Amino acid sequence: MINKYIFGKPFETNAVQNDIHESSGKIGYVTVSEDGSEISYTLGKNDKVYGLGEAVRGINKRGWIYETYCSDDPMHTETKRSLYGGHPFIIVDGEEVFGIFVDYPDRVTFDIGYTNVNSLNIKVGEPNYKLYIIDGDTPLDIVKSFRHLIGRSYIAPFWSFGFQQSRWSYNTSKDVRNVIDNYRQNDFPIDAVYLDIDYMDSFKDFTVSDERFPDFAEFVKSVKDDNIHLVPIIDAGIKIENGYNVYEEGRDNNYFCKDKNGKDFIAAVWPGKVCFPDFLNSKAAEWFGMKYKILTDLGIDGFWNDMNEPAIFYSETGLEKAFEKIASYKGKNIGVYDFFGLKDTVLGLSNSYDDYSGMYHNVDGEIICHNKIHNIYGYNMTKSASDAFKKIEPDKNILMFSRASYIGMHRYSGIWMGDNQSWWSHIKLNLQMLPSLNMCGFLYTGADMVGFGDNCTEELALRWLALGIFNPLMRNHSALGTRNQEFYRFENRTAFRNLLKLRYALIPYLYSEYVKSVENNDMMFKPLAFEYRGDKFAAAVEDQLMVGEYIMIAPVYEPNAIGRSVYVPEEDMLAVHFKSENDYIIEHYSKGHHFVEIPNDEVVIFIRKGKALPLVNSGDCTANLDYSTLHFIGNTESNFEYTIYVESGVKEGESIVEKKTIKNKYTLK
Ligand code: MIG
Repeated sequence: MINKYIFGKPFETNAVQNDIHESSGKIGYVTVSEDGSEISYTLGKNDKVYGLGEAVRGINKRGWIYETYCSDDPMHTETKRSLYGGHPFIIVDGEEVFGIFVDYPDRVTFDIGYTNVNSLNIKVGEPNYKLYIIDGDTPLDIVKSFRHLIGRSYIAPFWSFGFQQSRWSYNTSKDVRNVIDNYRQNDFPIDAVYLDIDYMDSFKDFTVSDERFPDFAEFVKSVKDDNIHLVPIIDAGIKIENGYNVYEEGRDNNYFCKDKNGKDFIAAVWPGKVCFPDFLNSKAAEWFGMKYKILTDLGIDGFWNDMNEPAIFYSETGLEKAFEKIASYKGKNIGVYDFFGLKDTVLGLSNSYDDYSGMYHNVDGEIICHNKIHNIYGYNMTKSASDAFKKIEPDKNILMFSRASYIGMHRYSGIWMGDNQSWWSHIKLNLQMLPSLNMCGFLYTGADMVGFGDNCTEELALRWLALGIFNPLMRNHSALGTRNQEFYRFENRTAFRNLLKLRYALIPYLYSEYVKSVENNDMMFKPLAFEYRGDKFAAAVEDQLMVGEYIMIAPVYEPNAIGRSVYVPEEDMLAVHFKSENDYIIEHYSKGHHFVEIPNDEVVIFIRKGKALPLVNSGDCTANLDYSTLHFIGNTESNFEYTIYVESGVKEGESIVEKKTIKNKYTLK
């Protein structure tokens, strides 16, 4: 049961797809201030709070203050309030169980026991929003109702469940070839290689450098013959350059965001000075979406949309003001506070609220300031591409994921978790964000495996990979200047090969559980708290996950570990210690806390009682997985069936997925 309340004049975000009528009754559970700007609730001592999608900290969000505000921030430390996505949905799980969705496209602050330990206090930027209060017996019921409300999640193409290698940047077609050859020669399965900003000509969207990627169409085809998809990046900002047709068309048709004087809003990002397409203007969005055709015509069938919060290094006006301020210090005897003021002036140039306040959209005739709709900018960029793909390439399901997002964008694409670091704590953050994102409909997601910023080690890479093989978006990506971390760079290649192959052996299960979760508005990754209701130990587990209906994972995320403590939440779970897809030993565990030894070249999967895990013989890419080799590792005495979901074609840009029930074809251990 969902109740909807409207405050003021909300801006239509299109988060909701299956909308309901406004309730006339009194608002349940929470207290809302008279003007609507504050929503509050008193938390019981043991109440837990879930949700918020892409955010730092644990699965239980209690004990911190968060803001839904799309932010380009590459330091995902525990004291941050927001990351790239704005996902204002939470669930209170305690004496009362209910969900709150604040459908508002700018900043919403969720103080979840931060100011006062037992107070939940939500502040909405302006009291113009829709409030949905969702009833249900359990958090999972609430998630399902919410997901029904916001519509079906995107189903990524089957090939994108394979392993993908990225780096900022592979600069030339030779570099890309070299990566592919190394993976293939080492017998490491792989399906995609990424092109970061340096494939472009001077960072101009929808161009390809002739010098570094000559005969691009031919190159795309030649790697496709090797079963490799190339996935280029698209940035939000369009370089200002006379003669660059994308810029000229945008300028001439007034498709760019404006400043307060009605001139094109100018900021600087990678290409230097840029304009930002006004994705909230339907004509501009349609125009931009069709630009992807330039690349799909060259054979490209996957994209990642970056810098679409939008990220701004500096704006012209911001820079002018900063120079004035800096000049005012010149010749003065600068005190300590002046000095810090000077420093902050420079640091504050990027992604500043002032800049966003000086940026305007033309929402089909109505002029709206950016800081009223900030969180749906990246959403609309991504939707513009998705809408276009259905027209340009109806026979293909094109991979796409975005950095910025808002609730509702999950219908059009996936997201990745942005610029994390090669830190041990970020393995755990990867794990904790998966269920939170699933609550908000984002199922095709994953973190930059092995870490984006900073230098990784072989041990970290192996441990991260042991979690990474379960991420639907399984991508190794790293930043400019960091240590190379393609898996063939490390010493123990056998271990990396085995873990990569194990991923491919698991693809039938992962893809099936993924599609099932889409169809049932379910979560592919569940906290134990959602599955084992009433078990206080399960409720407190923050570092294990249920993956689909059959298995549990408990990855190691600390250095120099010989294993870890695992809470086994039910009787007789089977722990399968995989050294490789066909070299494993099995242990039986009873319900309770156990220390499980897990060397760093091993993955342990816990299979639930009465279930069996389907595996296929791995191949070098998803196209070469032979489903006739399907077999099971079972934790059941009786006959067993599993419904496998198989992508059998594409219609109107979406995968056609068929179900096949496999019976009795398992090896009982
Ligand atoms: O300012 O394109 O999150 O994945 O490698 C950095 C370069 C811009 C940020 C993305 C990251 C990408 C990087 N980009």
